[in-house]
Amino acid sequence: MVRGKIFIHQEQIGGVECSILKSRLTVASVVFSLMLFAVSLPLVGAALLGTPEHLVWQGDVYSSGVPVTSLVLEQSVPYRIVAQGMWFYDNPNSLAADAQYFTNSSLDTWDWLNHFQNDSHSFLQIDGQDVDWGPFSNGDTGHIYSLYYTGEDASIAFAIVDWMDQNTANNVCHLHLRIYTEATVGGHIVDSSPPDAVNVLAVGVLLASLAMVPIVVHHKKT
Ligand SMILES: [Ca+2]
Repeated sequence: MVRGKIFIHQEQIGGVECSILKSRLTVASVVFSLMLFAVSLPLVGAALLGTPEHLVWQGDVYSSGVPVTSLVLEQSVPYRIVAQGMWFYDNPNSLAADAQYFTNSSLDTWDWLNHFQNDSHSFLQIDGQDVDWGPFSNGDTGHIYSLYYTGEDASIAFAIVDWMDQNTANNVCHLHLRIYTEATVGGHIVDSSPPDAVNVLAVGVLLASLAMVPIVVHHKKT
């Protein structure tokens, strides 16, 4: 983007000097962009590598509709709640749902041929409230959904609501729930090693780009 703006400005000015200036500014912008790239790499790498998590609770929530209560989630602590799996709201006809979506395709498989939402309701609720579990996850991604939740020094209750036929007698299977919190590490190796490794790569890229500057300048002048 920076390079494009400089190019347009030079074309409006015209002339030999502008051509040289364009070369210098272009090289400078390339080096500047590479420096920004190098600086941002540790953050990007850390984001890609993810933050270590610690599993603090897990349980199964059955399609019978009976609520399942978690452990006490500490005040102001951020948690990640993960819901996985599918259940059958009409087992005789092999009609399934997951935490958020249902299918009317009668196939006894995790790979659904279609999926729908039941208005604004979620099948898996927390404390009797609907939840937006996000985009659809089919069999290839395991019907897995997650959300972040801040603890309020209390447990929370999960329950499956059968919005389809309101009949739990023909339901089977369950959803598996897991709750994670960020892992606490005592040292620095776990957190610092991945960014350091990325930094080495970033420095290498930067040095290689600087070595290319004379070549680019020579190319632009010719
Ligand atoms: Ca049912």
